[in-house]
Amino acid sequence: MGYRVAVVGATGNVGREMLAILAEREFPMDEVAAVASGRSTGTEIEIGDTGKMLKCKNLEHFDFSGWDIALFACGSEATKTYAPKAAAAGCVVIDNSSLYRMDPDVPLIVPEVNPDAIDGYTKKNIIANPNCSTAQMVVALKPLHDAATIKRVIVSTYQSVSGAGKQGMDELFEQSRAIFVGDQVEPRKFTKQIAFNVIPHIDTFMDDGSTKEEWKMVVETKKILDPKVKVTATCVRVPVFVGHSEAINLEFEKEISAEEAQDILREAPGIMLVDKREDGGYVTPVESAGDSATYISRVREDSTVDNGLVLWCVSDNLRKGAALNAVQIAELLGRRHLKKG
Ligand code: 11C
Repeated sequence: MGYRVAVVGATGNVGREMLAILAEREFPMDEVAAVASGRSTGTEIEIGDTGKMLKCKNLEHFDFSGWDIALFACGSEATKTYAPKAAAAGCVVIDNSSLYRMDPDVPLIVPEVNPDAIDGYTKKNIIANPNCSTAQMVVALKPLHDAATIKRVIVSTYQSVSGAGKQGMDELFEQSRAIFVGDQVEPRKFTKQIAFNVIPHIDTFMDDGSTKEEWKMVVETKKILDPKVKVTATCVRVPVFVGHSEAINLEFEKEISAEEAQDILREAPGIMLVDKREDGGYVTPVESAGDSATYISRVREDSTVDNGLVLWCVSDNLRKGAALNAVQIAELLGRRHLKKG
């Protein structure tokens, strides 16, 4: 016997990827529903590239009773209205928006890092999925933290336009084409030209001058990994379609060499170490797209601090950063609590 699973926001970048990953990982399902806003009702979407089509159901009228799990990828506004309804109907919500992440009654889960925290989901019947740039970073940090205790993290991100949804991807494509043919470039989704440029601004500005994306990396890392770890982040949008990259400087309590860190990362769950100190011996976002791993390259010692390391971390933001992590949470929930399939 399998689960009845609803994917809410099924027509978006992340929703489509959720359907694809459920199929790819053979998640035990008796039934799957594609749910979206009213304007997509009746739209047919394919489950990954299986050839199987689903007709979108209207979120406004969808009855969640009898459904075991709902993977939400529809943004904070719709989540605010519909996630509590689904949860009250007995369906466990795994939410990709930022709405519940810092709610003390909602576990924020990366299965490779804090699987035990999932047991707290019964308070609200909701589990939160972290921000994409946080998810890949904590996968990389966890085994190193266990080995030598991280004191401080300085991270600079290079985030792809797919993090800003289909509109972000369309804008990069259209601006690149416009520049080639000599047309005028008008920013719409982004605040400045994104083609052939980088923008040091993701999400809204906070009072202290940081952005919400940077704040999320700080508070989410503390909640998932360890509240004692200090984090400072600079988040930058780059003209890449899929795959977020991060340059991460780490300061540890205990001594750890680059070689020890490489050995630890080579064995760590969810990680693929590609670290040859030669031309091309590292991973770039284009190579990470469509893949499940969090790739680590360029591990080296940072001699400007005691016990310092630097590394390069790349992952597909739509997969480990969103849809894959959500499906892994569903698998963990199934194994530990729901026990069907
Ligand atoms: C971006 N990380 O790249 C964002 C997208 O809080 O889930 C995901 C925002 C979030 O723009």
